[in-house]
Amino acid sequence: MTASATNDIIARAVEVLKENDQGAYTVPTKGLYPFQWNWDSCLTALGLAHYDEARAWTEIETLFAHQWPDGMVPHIVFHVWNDGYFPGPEVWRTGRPTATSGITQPAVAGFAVRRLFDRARDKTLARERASALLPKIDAWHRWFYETRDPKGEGLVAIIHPWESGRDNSIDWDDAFERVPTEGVEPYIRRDTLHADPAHRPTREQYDRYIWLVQHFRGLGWDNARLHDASPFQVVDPGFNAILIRAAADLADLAQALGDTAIAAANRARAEKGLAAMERLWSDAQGQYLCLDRITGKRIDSASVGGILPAFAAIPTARAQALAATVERLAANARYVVPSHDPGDPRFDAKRYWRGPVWLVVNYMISDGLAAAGHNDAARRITQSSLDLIRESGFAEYYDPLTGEPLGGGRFTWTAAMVIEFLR
Ligand code: 9WN
Repeated sequence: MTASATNDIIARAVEVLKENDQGAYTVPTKGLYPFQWNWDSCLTALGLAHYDEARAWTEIETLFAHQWPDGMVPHIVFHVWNDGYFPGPEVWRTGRPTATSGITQPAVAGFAVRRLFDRARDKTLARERASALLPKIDAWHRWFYETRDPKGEGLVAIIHPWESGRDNSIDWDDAFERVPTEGVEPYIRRDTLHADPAHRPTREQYDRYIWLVQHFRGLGWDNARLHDASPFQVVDPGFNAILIRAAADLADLAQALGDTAIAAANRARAEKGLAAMERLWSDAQGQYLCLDRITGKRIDSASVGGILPAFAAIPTARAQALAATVERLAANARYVVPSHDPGDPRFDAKRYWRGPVWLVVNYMISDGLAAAGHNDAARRITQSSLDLIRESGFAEYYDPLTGEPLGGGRFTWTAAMVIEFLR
């Protein structure tokens, strides 16, 4: 790409970020998602930092200002009233001073803060802002292992598909059968007013999403009870790998800031997690698989959640196999990395997390593969991502076979990732 083409794409990406900027936080896209989302914000901060470092720190600080007393960082903060999204605060009823949801999302904050810190042009600002965030992120990590790994196995479970960030992945289909739909209060979806219903989760899946929310609400959002009381407890390799990477990064950051206790605690979490991840490896699939904690069985579903562990410091042979899996997928899909293997009959090229390509996931996988020395596979992912942007704009996700833009448009974290890919 020529320098002027690069500059033009970056300028267009910055426009998207500015358009969705609400001052102290950024919405994922106008209309479809009018609030602050957890992992969107942390990854968006990386894009913001290219033109305004102070604003980038603020993005993450705003999220952490709504951390729960027990350490959890909610997946949505409902800063303002808006009836364009379902389920809103009146469904969650978490009783927080500013309304939030009651579940969490992938823990990318530790990674994002370390990256902001390492790259900072303004080192004084970075020290000050990172030092204040450090204990808060550490408290979130502690919360994860205390409440979502009650037996101390080294791996945490999600208790709602929304926590994974990969809402309707094929990974959850079987475990989701255990979630009833009786007693779900009547509701009207809003997502299907903003995006094509064929690209979104089904009605039945929504019933189950809402049943879980009502169930947890009935337990007073008490995290000491929710894990064991949930009929849905899944150990997602991608989710765990993000947490492991974040813990390792937070350990390095703590070391640099002179906090040896936080450094040691997070180093230990990352090491234990990495060792436990081996239980999720599948030689047959050449990737990691989810584990259903209720049945104790692995879930035979080749989703991108099992490739995402490239983001953590997994053993060399595993990284090598994941790079080969990406190359294999590239032979079956025009754009990588599809959120599900196109060779699986359940693959659906346009339906959300059941096939489409997402640039945030691409960013994390390529970052990890490059760090492990798999530059060809990493470059292939970056190239696909940039081709998609050039051909289809800043979409929420893309059809891996045709490149068609899907879901919401003018999407914040997609724009942020493009700036990252081009920097
Ligand atoms: C539920 C905001 C979020 C992302 C998730 C993505 C989607 C929400 C929804 O949008 O989920 O959290 O209502 O569909 O799946 O990863 O954080 O962009």
